[in-house]
Amino acid sequence: KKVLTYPERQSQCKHEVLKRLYGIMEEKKTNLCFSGDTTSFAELLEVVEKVGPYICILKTHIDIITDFTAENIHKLKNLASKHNFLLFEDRKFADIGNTVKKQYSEGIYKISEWSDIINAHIIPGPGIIEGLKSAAGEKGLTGKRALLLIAEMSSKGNVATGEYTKACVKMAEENQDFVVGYICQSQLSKDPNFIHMTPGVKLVEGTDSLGQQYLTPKEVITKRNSDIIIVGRGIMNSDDPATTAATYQQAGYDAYLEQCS
Ligand code: UP6
Repeated sequence: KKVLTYPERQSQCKHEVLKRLYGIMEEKKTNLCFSGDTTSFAELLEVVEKVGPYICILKTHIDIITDFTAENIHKLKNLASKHNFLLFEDRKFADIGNTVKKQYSEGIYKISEWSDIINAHIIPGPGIIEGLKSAAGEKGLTGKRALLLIAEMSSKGNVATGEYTKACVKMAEENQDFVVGYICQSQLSKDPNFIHMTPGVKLVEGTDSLGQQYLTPKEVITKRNSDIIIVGRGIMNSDDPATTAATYQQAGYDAYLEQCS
C-alpha cells in the first residue's frame, strides 16, 4: 500500500478544513476538483449544478466574472451545501501581509466570507501567510479557512522549482495551523496534514497555445503521487460536462484505489 486511505488521513490530520475534505472525498468517492473558469456567473452556476455530484472541490477565479453579485455567491454556497463540495478561490495572493489581508477580506469579492480554501505564492515570505491568517481570524473564521502554497506550477518555463519549492515546503511546515497543502506537480510530503492538488490535467497529455502543460489523471495520482486532480477546460469545454466530470472522477478515483491497494 503506497498511500493512506482517505479515512486514515482524515483521522490523522489536524485541520478542520482537511478533515472535511477527506470526509467528502471518501463519501463521494472523488478526488476531482473542477476549475469553473468562465466569465459568466450564470454559466458557472449552471455547469456547477451539473458537475456538483462528481467533485470534492469547486475552484473559482472570481475576478474573471463579469456579472458578480453577492446573490450569486449565495447561490454558489447553496450549491456547495447541496452537492457537498468545498469552495476554493484560486486568487494566488502574492503581496505583503498588510495588502493580502485586505485583498482577502475586503473589496468587492470578500473572498474570506465564502471560500473555504485559498492559495498564495511565497515570493513575499511568511508575512503573506500571517496576513491571510489574521484576516480569517478577524472574521471569526479561524479553523474554517485554509491556505495552499503554490510550490510548483504546470506551465512551461515556470521558475517554481528546486530551492523555491523547498522553501515553500518549509513555510508550510512552519504554519500548519493555516497551511494545509500545496498546488504542485508531484508529492512534496507524506504527512497527511498536507494535501497535494495538481492542475494541468486532461484525459490526454498535451499543451495549450499559452504554455499550459497537461498530464493525465493516472499519471498525476499514481506517478506523481498527488492527491487531487484539478480539471478546467477538460470539463468546461466538453459537450456534456456532467458525463465528462464523471469520467474524470472515475479515472482519478481508480488511480487512488490502485495506490492504496
Ligand atoms: N492553474 C494552472 N497551473 C498552475 C496553477 N494554477 O493551470 O500551476 C490553474 C489555472 C486554471 C486551472 O489558473 O484555473 O488551474 C487549469 O485550467 P485548465 O484545466 O483549463 O488548463
